[in-house]
Amino acid sequence: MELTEKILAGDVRAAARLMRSIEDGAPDAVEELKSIYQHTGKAYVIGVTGAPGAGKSTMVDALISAYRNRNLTVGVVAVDPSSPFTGGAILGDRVRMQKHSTDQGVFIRSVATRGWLGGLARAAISIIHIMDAMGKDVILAETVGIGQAEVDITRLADTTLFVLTPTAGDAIQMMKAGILEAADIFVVNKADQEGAQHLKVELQVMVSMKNRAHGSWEPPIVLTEAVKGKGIEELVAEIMKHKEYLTTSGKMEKRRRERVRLELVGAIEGSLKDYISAGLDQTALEKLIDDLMQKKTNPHSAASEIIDHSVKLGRA
Ligand SMILES: Nc1nc2c(ncn2[C@@H]2O[C@H](COP(=O)(O)OP(=O)(O)O)[C@@H](O)[C@H]2O)c(=O)[nH]1
Ligand SMILES: [Mg+2]
Repeated sequence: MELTEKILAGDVRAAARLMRSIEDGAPDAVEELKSIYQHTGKAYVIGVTGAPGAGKSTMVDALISAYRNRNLTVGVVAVDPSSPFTGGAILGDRVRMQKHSTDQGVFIRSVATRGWLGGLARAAISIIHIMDAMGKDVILAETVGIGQAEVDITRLADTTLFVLTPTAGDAIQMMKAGILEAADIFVVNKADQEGAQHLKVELQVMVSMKNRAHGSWEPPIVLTEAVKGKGIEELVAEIMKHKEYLTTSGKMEKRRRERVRLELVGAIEGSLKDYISAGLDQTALEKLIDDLMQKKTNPHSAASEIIDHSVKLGRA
């Protein structure tokens, strides 16, 4: 529990240590997470999503600077299975990274596919909680794609940014993936490239075509050039407007309740999975596999049998 105390005091090394324990699946990590939970819920969580190469990391980098200029502390969690991040801070170019890495007000952590018991999304939730408990004002969560369950952490965010670039097909793909529902703000990045204005107009049409209840939020479309920091102030202003909307409309409460529900259901699933795999009787398992080979049973009945058995033993 002494780790918790240190984390609450904002100790970066203690936080990093706990994150490593979670990554290693250490049992005492769960105990620390339990005691941290009651100290969470203060940070504002911003999801930054979009296709690989859209400029999410560059944008996160620019947003860090924007929030630091406002004297707010920032946590960053990057969930990116495609990037060879190694438990550290590799975002944007090296020079800018070095700038942030010496800044006590910034904490950056990456989650790659490797390791992370319980999957990326659960790991990301835990990291967000730790950064929140450390007292970070704003948490930026970078992730590829919406709708890929394993990496979809957008439903955990208060405000979700969807980053697109002026390449053909982006807008069409978006329709398919149901992003129109999930995005709170559209960001057309690489505004220096041809077609940015066109994409903005296209998006505007799509957004305005969607039926919305009176007074509900209509996602704005912001043009940015993340490498040069252009449009970032406007983006921050739109994020602020969205926060204001969530607060005054009572949607914030609803969203956070939904987030807590997701986390609870995830925790139940995760715990059941852990308990059952830990308690699996290998001999009984082999016996069931034999039965399956001989078609004496089927996978569904066999699974029910194992689960019922585990529950009876009081493991789950
Ligand atoms: N031309 C242009 N390139 C950009 C812009 N923003 C980012 N990039 C470049 O796009 C590439 C991918 O950026 P990155 O932030 O790693 O994208 P991510 O995969 O979405 O995180 C990098 O080479 C960036 O320098 C921009 O506004 N204009
Ligand atoms: Mg990235």
